Amino acid sequence: MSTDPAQHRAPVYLKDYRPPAFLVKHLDLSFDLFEESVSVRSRLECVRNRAAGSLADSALVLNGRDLCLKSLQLEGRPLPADLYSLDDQTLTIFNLPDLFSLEIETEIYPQKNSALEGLYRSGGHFCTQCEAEGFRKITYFPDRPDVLATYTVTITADRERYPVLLANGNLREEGTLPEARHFAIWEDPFPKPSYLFALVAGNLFRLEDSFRTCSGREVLLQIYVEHHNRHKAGHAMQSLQKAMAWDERTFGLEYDLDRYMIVAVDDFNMGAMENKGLNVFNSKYVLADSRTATDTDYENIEAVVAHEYFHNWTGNRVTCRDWFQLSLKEGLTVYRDQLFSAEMLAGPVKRIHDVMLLRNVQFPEDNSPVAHPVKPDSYIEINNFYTVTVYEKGAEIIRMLHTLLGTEKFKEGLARYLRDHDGRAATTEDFVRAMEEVSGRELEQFTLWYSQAGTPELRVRTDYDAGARTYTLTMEQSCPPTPGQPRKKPVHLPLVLGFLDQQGKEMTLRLSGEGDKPEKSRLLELRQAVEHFRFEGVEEKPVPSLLRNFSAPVKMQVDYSDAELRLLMTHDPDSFNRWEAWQRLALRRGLDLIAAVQQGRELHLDQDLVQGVEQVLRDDSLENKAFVATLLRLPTEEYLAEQLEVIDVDGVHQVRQYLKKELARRLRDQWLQTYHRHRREEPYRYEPGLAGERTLKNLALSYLMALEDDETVDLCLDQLRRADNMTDQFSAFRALAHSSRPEKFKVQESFYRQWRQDVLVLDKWFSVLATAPFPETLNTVKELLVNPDFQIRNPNRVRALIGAFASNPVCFHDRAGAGYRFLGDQILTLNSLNPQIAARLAGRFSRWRRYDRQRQLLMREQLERILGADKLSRDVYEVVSKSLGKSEGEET
Ligand code: B3K
Ligand code: ZN
Repeated sequence: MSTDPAQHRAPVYLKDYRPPAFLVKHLDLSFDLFEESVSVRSRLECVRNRAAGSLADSALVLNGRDLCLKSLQLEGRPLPADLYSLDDQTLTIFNLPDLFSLEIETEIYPQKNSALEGLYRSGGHFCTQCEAEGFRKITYFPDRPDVLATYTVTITADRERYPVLLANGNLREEGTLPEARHFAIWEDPFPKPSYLFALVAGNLFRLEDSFRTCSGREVLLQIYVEHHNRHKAGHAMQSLQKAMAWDERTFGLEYDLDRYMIVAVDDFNMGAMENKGLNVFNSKYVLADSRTATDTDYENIEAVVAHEYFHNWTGNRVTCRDWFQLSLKEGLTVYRDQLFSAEMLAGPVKRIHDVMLLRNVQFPEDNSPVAHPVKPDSYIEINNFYTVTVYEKGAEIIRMLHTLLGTEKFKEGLARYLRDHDGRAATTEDFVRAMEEVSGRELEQFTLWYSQAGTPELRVRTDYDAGARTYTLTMEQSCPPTPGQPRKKPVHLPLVLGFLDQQGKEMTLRLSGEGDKPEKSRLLELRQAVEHFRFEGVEEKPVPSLLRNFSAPVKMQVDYSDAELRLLMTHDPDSFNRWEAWQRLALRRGLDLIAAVQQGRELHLDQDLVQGVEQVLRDDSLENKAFVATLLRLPTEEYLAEQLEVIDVDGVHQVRQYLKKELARRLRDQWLQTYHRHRREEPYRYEPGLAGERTLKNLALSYLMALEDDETVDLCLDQLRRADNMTDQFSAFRALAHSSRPEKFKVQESFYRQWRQDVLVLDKWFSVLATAPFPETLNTVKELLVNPDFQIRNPNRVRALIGAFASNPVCFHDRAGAGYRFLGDQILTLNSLNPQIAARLAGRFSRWRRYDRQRQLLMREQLERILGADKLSRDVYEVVSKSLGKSEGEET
């Protein structure tokens, strides 16, 4: 038995990858589901992997955890004990022929499974989550993504309790059995790795529809939800149909099986899972109706449904060779869902939101002790690597390839990659090679984006020579050290730019030595640490619009004057850069104010920011109201904090509140007008244009509520009373709940009473209470922990209450450390119940070095305390030890 913690915590290295000694051609699985236990019988058809150099004496290694082995047979005969060895992680079998079948019977206990990995119970149903390494908690198997097999799955269960029996692929047979039981047999003809296996059994309502593919096949679409949610699956269904049509239209990718199923479950560690033909979803990303879901929920559902659907090609048909390649499927699929959502939502807002996520979450991660490359070279627990770096920075890499190659070549490259690796497991190198082959370009240097961690910094200097009419841009790139990577090489970086003249009109660009090919917007490719680009025939000093549409995930430093930023804000044809200029200006004012707070000076806001806001509020030519709202939103506290040498939690909060209040006070009438102008009387309907209007209206309300005057409070109460939809109800509720007005207590109470029965709405209530910026919040949160509606075993509830509290800057970072102690306690409780969720929460401490000395000590104290705890899971151990900079066995 390998209970030695050092071995349990040993890192896995990319450089140690070896192909499997045996492949599994086909797997017959059968499940007998009972309340106390489940019996799993499997029959593996195995073949020695000679092509990969497997020798005659190589053993077969099967993974298995928390399993009770009942029997083991080779070719129908019990295997003698001297031909195998068993420990708590593996079953190893020796002296095997080249071709053989193996039969294994195990018993498992899903009702005890609170880690929600493998086969578990959720709300009276059975369901599975196998990615990354959950299949080994179901049966002994080579649980690695480069072993792909076809599956036949038989499920038997009680007919009444579990009328619905689902697994991947197509349904072959179903029927009744004695003793009130029944069975279903499912067949998946597409070879897949074990992480894509899924099973669901329960009493569920089924919404059905269909999709006719571009080649004329009729695909059955089914969404399974609990009966009381039967009216809430329509939006997910429409989203699925849109995604299927979009992938055909955009990339020529057609669905392959006869049916596509989605099941919504309440207990789920992540958002959703792309199991072949049988997606299992967190109910948060399926269920919506106007009364309970906000516009943002509708958008998220559309995006997540699409993301999981897109995995059918990028992830399932072509999968990952090993888990170091995770971004091969995730970065690529996120990029595909970003393109899809940008088209569904129309306009620049989707890109801006993607960049906000990158800046608010990924950049900080990249600048922390848990920073890792998009393609990591080691991990202790792979579940810790489903990160914004692997997903979002990974998507930026794909986007840069698209920018460098152009749409046509990019699509050709994707098609080539899918064709060449269909039905197999691939690497990021395979993907980049396909792009090289179709474009004839060399992308060697580009692959540094995969292997180097850290956010590159780009320093831009400009020089205008009026006499020679030349304009020179000097670009200097660098990247700070990250754990294990003290020195970085320059990356291949696409930079899209344009010039505006002093009136804000676009100028044409002519690069020295490029002949007569003037353009208004163009791509520069940076490869060296320092590069100069000289433009000719430049009649007047331009205002450069750089890094358009955020063409590379870097921190760019340019010395714009305030006037230049105002020009870009109002005139740049690149909408992203209009928003960016506004952010830069607001950030500049914000940082000045933070300095004033720190020096004990009185706060004063210049008129220019106020005028900028006023101009946007008055500008009727801005038709996309979601974009207007995005322009008017202040930089987040995270983003402000990220700019500071030492994060000043209170200073940042105070300044952001001050900015909001000042803008509300000085532009009160304009906000009020904006509010009324976008208030509609007609019944709610989710549609991006209407959602944009609601966003702007509710933003106006939230600014006005910064004043907390009677009139605004009445407006809020009125909206709350009259709202026929959650978007409006929630906005008004949050504005009141986060105010210091006495009305808030009644409002909190009645929201709770109204929505007690609806767990997803209740989560919104938990979050609002946990993010209130008041000293009493921690006590409220502690009380809520024992509220009968709070369930520590449910990840959504944990995220809504504990996760939300840890994202509440002023309360979590309470100077005396009460917030840290509270989180430390919760992490220790969750460590034994659900290590993945515990590790996510532990990540909140990882940036402890960014704070002042006192907070550093207090956070470190919690990290040390957790590290010293008994029976620490691998998940939490990895996050905590890396955060402290003392992980065992780490190679640097
Ligand atoms: N691939 C899954 C995530 C699996 C999580 C494993 N801990 C969802 C997605 O990215 O589509
Ligand atoms: Zn994914």
